[in-house]
Amino acid sequence: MGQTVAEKILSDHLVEGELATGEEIGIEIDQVLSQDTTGTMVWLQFEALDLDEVQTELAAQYCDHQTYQFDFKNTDDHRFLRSAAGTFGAHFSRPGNGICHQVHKENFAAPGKTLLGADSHTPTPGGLGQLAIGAGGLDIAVAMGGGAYYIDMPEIVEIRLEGELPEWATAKDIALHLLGELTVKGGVGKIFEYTGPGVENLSVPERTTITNLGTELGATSSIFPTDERTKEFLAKLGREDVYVDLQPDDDAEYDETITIDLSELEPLIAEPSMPDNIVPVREVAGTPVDQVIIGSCTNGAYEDILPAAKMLEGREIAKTTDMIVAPASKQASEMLAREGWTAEMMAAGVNFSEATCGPCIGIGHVPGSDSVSLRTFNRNFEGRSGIEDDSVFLCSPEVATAAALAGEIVDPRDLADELGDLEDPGLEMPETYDGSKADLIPPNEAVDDGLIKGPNIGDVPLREPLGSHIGGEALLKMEDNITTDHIIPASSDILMYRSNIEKLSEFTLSRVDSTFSERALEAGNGVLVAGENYGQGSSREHAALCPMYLGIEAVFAESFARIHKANLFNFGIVPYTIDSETYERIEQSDTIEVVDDVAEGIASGQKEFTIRVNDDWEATAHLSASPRERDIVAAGGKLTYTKQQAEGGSGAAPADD
Ligand code: MIC
Ligand code: SF4
Repeated sequence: MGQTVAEKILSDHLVEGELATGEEIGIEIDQVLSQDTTGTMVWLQFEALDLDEVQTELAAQYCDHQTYQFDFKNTDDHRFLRSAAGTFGAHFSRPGNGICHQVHKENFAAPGKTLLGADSHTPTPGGLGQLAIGAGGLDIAVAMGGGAYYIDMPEIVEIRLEGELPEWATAKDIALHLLGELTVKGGVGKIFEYTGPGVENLSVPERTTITNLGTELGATSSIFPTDERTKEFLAKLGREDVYVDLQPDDDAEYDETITIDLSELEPLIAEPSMPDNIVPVREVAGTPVDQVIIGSCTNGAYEDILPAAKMLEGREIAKTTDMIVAPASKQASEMLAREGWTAEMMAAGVNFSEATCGPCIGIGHVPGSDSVSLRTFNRNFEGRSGIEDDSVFLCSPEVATAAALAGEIVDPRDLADELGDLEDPGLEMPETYDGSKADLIPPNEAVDDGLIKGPNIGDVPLREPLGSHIGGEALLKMEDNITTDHIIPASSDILMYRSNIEKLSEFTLSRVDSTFSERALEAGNGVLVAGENYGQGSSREHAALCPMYLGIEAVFAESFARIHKANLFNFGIVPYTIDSETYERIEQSDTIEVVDDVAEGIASGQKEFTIRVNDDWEATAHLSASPRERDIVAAGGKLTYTKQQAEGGSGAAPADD
């Protein structure tokens, strides 16, 4: 039988299992990446695993989220990361050099290779044929040590693109259209593979905007085939040699096919406060806009900023609206500056930021109270911008710039009609990407040899092996779509404790209930209850690590987001699913006890467990876990499990099974 592009790469890297949907497979990882806010734990865990050298073809450590270094703790984290990269053999990208996904795309992404990254938007280079997957930091540490990465074989969904985008519709609108159709849960357990005649009408930067936003669908990954446009893009980066031809076989079979006629798309926008609240821009036209930001790993590339610069040339933005451009890489900033575009934008009223994630997670450019912000980002979860009752819309750079010019939301087609001389800037790529590499330190030029740990950098907490009893008070009952931003927010005041779990855990679920961590500590143990898609969003393992630290033993949810479920296993918390009736019946503060012997049940492969609520009524909780996940949770988490494997096994780098 023929294979899809994703299947071809998976087969090439398969070390365990079979490519049958739903079966657990182990794959070899060629490249890994981490960033500053997940990276400290990655390296602390790498150290705790007694590993001393990166085993993958390539590892890259970026500093992109908290680059303003508001606190010495951030600067210490960055210094620790440089020392870890140098000591263990990874590339180091200095703070301000750009967002990991963009800098990786520019420097290392390669078709046909596997990439595992400690950030949920790792699938971005799927736009040039790389199979890239986001995961928790501990999974990255193990993969860097040479261990395989395990996932349930996803369904492969074909997204067939036909036709060409009309004027003013962009790649962002393709992704927003899909979000509107499929919702933030629509991609869980799936890889989206793009095919069809419309593919060749999209450049690689447009494709990577789409693969980046696949994360908002909950997808395991998203991927495009490679072609002349991929070759051309790599050649402009001076990396044509990594090109490989990747096409699905003619008789490849997909689990599902969704067809999009690009010519029918129009400018779209996500309303607050979920990326799947999609409406045509025209539906919300006239809404006054206080702030516009162009940037992020979705739409912060050179090719995203240039159209905005062209639209602004010779014009001024509305006096009521602030406009910020935060490029996704310093290379983009440098090229735009050399070409004169930065000056052009500044003259129009734009405030130019360093290359950072920053405002995407509420670090800088926090919107004012009761104000509207239009951003070219990928997430608008409530409060993520840094203020609780925010009103953040997500759109393309063209729609954002039109709003900055008009001072209100406007369909750029209507603004063009009104102004008469505003043309669709289209997408233009440079002759070559010729930014300096001064901020990238390769392993052979490492400046440190030995870890440098500031006072805020703590130890990795461990949990005891699982006992026979799980149970306790339902300390919190939560609704559907609880994000990792709810569980451990990424705002600046909290982010600086990412390497200090004792302190960080004080903020656990504070967005839902500010008394939670205190109550959990007082109770000594407990469980959580949630609706569907619990833990969607980020890859941050802290969203499992902190609840573990506070004594949470199990989460009972209607369903889980993929990365978060893996993180719960990795930190010894049992992720049970319950049906909606049971969810409705449970109240916060109820006592939930698992009646069965948990350790025994988990070891024997038991899938259904009886729970007793308030010693009054009973229901069934399901555990969907592979034998390997059962061993991990039984050991008290993946760190202990991996060490046990290494000691009991070959003694070499930790094999993961
Ligand atoms: C995000 O976009 O939510 C983040 C911040 O990049 C996270 C990573 C983190 O929490 O450090 C992600 O997407 O994984
Ligand atoms: Fe950074 Fe935002 Fe992208 Fe996360 S989504 S990597 S915070 S730019």
